[in-house]
Amino acid sequence: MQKTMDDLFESEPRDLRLADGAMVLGGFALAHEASLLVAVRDVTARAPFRHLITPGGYRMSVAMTNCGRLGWVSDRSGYRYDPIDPETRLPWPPMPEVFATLAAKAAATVGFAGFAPEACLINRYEPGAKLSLHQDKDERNYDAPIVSVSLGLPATFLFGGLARGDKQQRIKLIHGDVVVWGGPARLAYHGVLPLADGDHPLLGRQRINLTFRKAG
Ligand code: MD3
Ligand code: FE
Repeated sequence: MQKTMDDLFESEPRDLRLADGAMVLGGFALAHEASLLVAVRDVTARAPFRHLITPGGYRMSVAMTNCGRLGWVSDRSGYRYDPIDPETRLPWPPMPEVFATLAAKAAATVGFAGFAPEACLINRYEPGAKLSLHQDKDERNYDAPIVSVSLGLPATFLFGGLARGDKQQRIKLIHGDVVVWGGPARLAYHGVLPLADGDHPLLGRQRINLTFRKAG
């Protein structure tokens, strides 16, 4: 059969199973990119990006803020989920509808029905910013998945195993990709390599990552 223009220009399907419980949904967020970016602007107008200090006293290269009932924060006393933004001393901005809906839809697509995130951490990477290898262990309940949405410049994501020394896969995550991490992958070590410089048509020289969690 003759190929149509659409066939010729359609790119590879980018849905990918990284491991048991870890699914990349390539471009899943693209249909909502405009409303997601408006929502990021609304949240960050009320709870600005800031560079948190690690318990060890280092300034994180990734700038962060939150929305939803709980926000992830770090300071000299440790990591925690806090209902109050320590910068503004106000509750975090509410979770925008488009965030909650997209996260629930992505989770349901890979078999986690009824995912209702309480916390959305918004990470902003500028060229050179990175996230060292870590586990997400500050949540009380590991049954719920974590959903992450990548926007802006591409990043190289490191996905390891349950031990720090386990071999890591490198995965390129691009604008619009959504990843659902659950089940056996929930406690895997992961990180992000230093962001390469670039100029994204919508976001310029940055990458924004949304991470949706059930904290309690
Ligand atoms: C794999 N953020 O904020 S989200 C984080 O791109 C964080 O900003 C990264 O890791 C970022 O903690 C990656 C993807 C992610 C989140 C949680 C995971 C991957 C995960 C939990 C287990 C395994
Ligand atoms: Fe993490």
